[in-house]
Amino acid sequence: MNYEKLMLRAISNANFYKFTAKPNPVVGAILVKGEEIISEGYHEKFGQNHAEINAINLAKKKINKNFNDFSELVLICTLEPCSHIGKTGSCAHAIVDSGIKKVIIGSIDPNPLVSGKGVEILEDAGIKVEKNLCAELVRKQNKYFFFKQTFNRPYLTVKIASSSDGKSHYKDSERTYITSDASRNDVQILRAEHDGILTGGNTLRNDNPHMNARVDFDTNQPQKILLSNQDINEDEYKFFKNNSADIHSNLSLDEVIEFYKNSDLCSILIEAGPDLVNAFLKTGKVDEIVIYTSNKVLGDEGVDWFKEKNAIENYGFKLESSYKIGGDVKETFIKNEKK
Ligand code: AOF
Ligand code: ZN
Repeated sequence: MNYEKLMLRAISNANFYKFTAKPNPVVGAILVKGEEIISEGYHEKFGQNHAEINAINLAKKKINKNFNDFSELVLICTLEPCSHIGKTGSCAHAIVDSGIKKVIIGSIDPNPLVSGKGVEILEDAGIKVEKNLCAELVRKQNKYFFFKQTFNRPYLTVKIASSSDGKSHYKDSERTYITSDASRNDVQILRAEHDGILTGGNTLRNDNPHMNARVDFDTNQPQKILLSNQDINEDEYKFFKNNSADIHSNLSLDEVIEFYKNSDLCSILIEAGPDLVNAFLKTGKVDEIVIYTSNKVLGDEGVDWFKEKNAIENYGFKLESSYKIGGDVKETFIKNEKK
């Protein structure tokens, strides 16, 4: 049996649920009997059944039809089956209970609650376990989840819309639209991809943004986070409509990042003005910068995004990708050492 082909299938089908599983990883599980796929399960929604449980439950409906006993089946799963009893049961124990005798795993789970312990439960029960099939792909598709578990803080992305002369907005202007509709729609997807979205009091007062992900597919909305040292009347701002928001006042940025170590959030998108963006860059903890640059020129009346030349390079970022979107250019920069 070509397990690699099945693993690739599980990885690519799991991706379908990336907006509804987050901040959990996407996970896929396939049960096969010889060449025949008996069932496929995915972690479809945060808080609901894990992939392996869905695959086992679906297979149970075919017992005595396509197979007689779970010992005839091999389980291919993209992530190490969990050992812990979280929001649902433990997958490793459910696999043992089912009678499955062979499990092929994509990547070990970096979550310290699970890491290595899932495999141990399986092996202790006499199950044959093979690990690390397409592990790098699993890690890549769950980039934020692996980052959070490895570095013990959320991945931080800064998003910037810039004029061609590097400006953010006109001085004294309430809101300056710089980029095209296509870029602004792309930002909605970027928001949907992240687990949190963070802004500052100035942006709140000047722009009165909603800061939710307005996309035409089902997504878990990013947790809104506001940093403001001034009192805010929540009724005045769209930011507080629909979803709840975390408000932090009088915390340093390091303390804010520290606060989210123990949360579910694996990634935070920072959408703020130049002051807050530059302050975040100074912490050295920004992992990615996404810049949408239009061909508009704001000139002397515009406020610079960065005070120094080559700021992005000086902070240690390297261009990861660059392409045209609408009439704009979207560039993604990533910190060297995290590649
Ligand atoms: C699996 N199969 O499909 C997924 C796993 O909060 P819970 O109970 O849903 O648990 C979430 C943790 O379980 C998550 O942090 C990760 O370690 C693991 N995810 N494990 O066996 C799955 N989604
Ligand atoms: Zn599980």
